[in-house]
Amino acid sequence: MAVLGLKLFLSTLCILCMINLVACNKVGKLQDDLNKLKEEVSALESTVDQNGDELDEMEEKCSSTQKCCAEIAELRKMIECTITGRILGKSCYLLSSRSETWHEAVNSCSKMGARLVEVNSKMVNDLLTNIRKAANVFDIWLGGSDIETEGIWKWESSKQHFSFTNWGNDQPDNWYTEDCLHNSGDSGLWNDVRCTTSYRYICEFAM
Ligand SMILES: [Ca+2]
Ligand SMILES: [Ca+2]
Repeated sequence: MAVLGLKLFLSTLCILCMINLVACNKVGKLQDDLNKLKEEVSALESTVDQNGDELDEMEEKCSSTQKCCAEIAELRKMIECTITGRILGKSCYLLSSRSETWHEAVNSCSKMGARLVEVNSKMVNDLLTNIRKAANVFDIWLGGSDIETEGIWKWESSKQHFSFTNWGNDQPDNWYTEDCLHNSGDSGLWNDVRCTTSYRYICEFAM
């Protein structure tokens, strides 16, 4: 009886050992799988970091190229002004080829590295009038407005108040809300008109 009990005990012990061995093997395999996964995650993280660095580098190059392209475009316009525009003092004046609203004209000149023209003397106003008339254009935008405060006229780029004016009779009259300045007619008289009107314009480049 005692022998039978001992055999039973040993058999049970053996089965438990085998179960334990199988479990140990499974744990070992899981540990291996986990280590492999960790290695793969680490490799992926490294790839993401590398790609991130490459993206940063590409973004930097792109930004630098765009800046360079913008500078070349500005330079090209400046050269165009010196060839086809008119130079007076330290400014070069270039008549636009198309008509735009006053705000569009301000932006277009700015994109060229210039400003919508500012007029501080009769000499400049006469020059602009001549440029306009030579191109058979009746109206051109100038870079002044009283958008900010009604009746207070300032140049858009320099923010300076007018030191010279050439207003036509009874102008500016703010007729139905006119806030933007243009030069027109044989004498290059000034008038205020609605800013949404489309006129050609003159960009002023600093030389
Ligand atoms: Ca006004
Ligand atoms: Ca008016």
